[in-house]
Amino acid sequence: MTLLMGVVNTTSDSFSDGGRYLEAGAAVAHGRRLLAAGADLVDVGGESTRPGAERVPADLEKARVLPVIAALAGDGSLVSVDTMRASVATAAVAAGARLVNDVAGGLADPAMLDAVAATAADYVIGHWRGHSADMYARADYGDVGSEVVEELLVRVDAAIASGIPRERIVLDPGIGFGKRGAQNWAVLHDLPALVATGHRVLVGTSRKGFLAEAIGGEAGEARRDLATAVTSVLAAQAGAWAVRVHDVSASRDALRVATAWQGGADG
Ligand code: PMM
Repeated sequence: MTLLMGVVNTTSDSFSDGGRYLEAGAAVAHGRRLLAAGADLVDVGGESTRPGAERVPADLEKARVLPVIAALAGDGSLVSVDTMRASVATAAVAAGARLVNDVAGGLADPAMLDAVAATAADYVIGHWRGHSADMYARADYGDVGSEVVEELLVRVDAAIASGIPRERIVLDPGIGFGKRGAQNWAVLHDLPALVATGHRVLVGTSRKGFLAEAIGGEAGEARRDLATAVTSVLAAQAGAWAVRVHDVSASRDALRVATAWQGGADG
C-alpha cells in the first residue's frame, strides 16, 4: 500500500530559547501522534516553503529540526528531514534521519548532492524552479506534465553523477512549487508518466491552495483535509510510493477504503 508521510513543521511561534524548547517538545509529541495514527514515516521541516516565504538562517533551521529528529528517530521511527540545505541534511542524518526531502532537488544549495552522497540516506528530488519569494514568475510551461518529468530526470542525472545510487532517489512533482492552480491538476493527471520512470514517487498535495480553489475558495482545514484524502487515493491508484499529508487519519481511512474496494470480496 502507498505509504503515509506525516508532516511535522517546527516553523511557528516563538524563537526564544524557552519557546524553542517547548516548540520542540510539541513537535515531537505531534510526530508521535501522527505515527500512532498510522504514518509510516514523519517529515520534519524547519523552513517554510509557502509562496512568498522568506528564508530562515541555517542555524535556526538546525536548532528547530535536530532535537525533534533525534527524539523521533530515537523511538525507532522512520524520519525524513525537509530541507534545501546541505549542512542541515548532513546534521539531520547524523541525528537519525534516513531520508532527505529536498523540495529544490539540489538546485537551492550546490553542496546538497555531494552531502547526500556522503550518507546512506534516501533522497527526495522535488520539481523546483526557484525560491518561494518569486516562484510564480517561473510558472511558464508548454506541456507542464512532460516538462516536470524531463526536468526531474536532469536532476536525477546530476544526483547519480554526484554518487547517489539510483535506487535511493525518490521523485516528487512539486505540487504548488512554481505551478499555478490548473498546472497542478495537469501534473497530477500525468502522474503515471512520472511513475513510469521507475523511481519511487512521492506526492504532496496536503492542504494546498489549488485544492481549496477546486472545492470553492476559502476552504478551511477540515475541507482541505477531506480533499487531500481524495488525492491520496488517486495518487495511490496512479502508483505513488507515498503521500505527504498533515492529517494522517483522514488519508489512512481513505486509503483503507480504496484498498477494500479494490480487493472485492478479499478486501
Ligand atoms: N510541500 C511542502 C513542503 N515540503 N516536500 C515534498 N517532498 N513535497 C511537497 O509537496 C512539499 C514538501 C509545502 O507544504 P507545507 O508548508 O504545508 O508543509
